[in-house]
Amino acid sequence: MRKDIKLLHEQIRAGNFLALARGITIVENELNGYESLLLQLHENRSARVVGITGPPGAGKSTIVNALLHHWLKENKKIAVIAVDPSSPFNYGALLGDRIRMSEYYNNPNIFIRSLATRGALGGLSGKIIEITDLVKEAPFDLVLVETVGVGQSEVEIAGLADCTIVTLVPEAGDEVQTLKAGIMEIANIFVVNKADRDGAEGLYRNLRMLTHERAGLGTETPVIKTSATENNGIDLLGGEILGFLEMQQSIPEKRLQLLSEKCWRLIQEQRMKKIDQKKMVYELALAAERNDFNLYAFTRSFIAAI
Ligand SMILES: Nc1nc2c(ncn2[C@@H]2O[C@H](COP(=O)(O)OP(=O)(O)O)[C@@H](O)[C@H]2O)c(=O)[nH]1
Ligand SMILES: [Mg+2]
Repeated sequence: MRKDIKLLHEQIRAGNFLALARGITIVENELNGYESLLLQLHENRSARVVGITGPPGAGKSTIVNALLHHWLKENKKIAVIAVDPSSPFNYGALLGDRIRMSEYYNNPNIFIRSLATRGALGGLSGKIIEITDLVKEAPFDLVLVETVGVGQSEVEIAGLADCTIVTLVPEAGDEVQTLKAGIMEIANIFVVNKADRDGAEGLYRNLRMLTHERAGLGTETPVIKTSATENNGIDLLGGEILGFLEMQQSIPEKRLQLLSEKCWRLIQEQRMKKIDQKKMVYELALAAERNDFNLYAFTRSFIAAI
């Protein structure tokens, strides 16, 4: 075991933010020692992960900001991981009404880090599982992960969060009728933000109807109206999140389900890494020349040779 990585790990465990920031950089960029750092992580940590997803501009960062304010009063230690190219947590975007975010940069109970997204359209960072696990290693009560909802990413966040919040805004309007079934499944709590705007009530009612229908005799997914800029509904949302986390802790299957989800994705990534795309194209070009070329036979033998 490398001594410097061991020391870094101890510092992270002790709550040293600088060490944590360095650790994240090491993992994010797969720098020297990143694997040994990951190999030291413990699985039974108390920090719980809350995922906040939704379309760009829905107010996710504003909600996170308001929740930080709310939970600071309860003396909670919180980490925020923002995976959002337009996130106000990005230093470059600390402009205008977003400047207020900076108030937390020097707070010893709040750690904020923004990550680059995997693709131009947003989505999750390639190393989000590993980084979230690393952040959990530090003594936080909660780890909030903000992600822009673009297709697959909402589902991915659900695979690593103990509680997933889906944020919608009145502008979503009738889209709710066509809400992807996947979204209904992953949301543990719905938030109708910008409740100060026209259409919020309609959206709220529609969502309530949908969650009611979906629940059958089971528990309905809560729908909470917030106006994050005015700090309305935030206390209620904060309480609902903590309530959900507590309730969920008593379901042992949930832990295994989350672990399996993460394990599956890590295996996929590791296996894909071994594939040299250039080599594949080169060999494919040769094979495709042959009269008896068969793509499926080629794929099978290519994989077998890895
Ligand atoms: N009217 C209104 N505007 C809001 C509310 N919450 C956020 N906003 C504004 O919506 C814009 C996008 O917010 P932001 O938090 O950056 O959205 P994100 O992309 O989902 O993180 C900002 O200009 C916010 O000030 C709200 O409850 N009501
Ligand atoms: Mg944001």
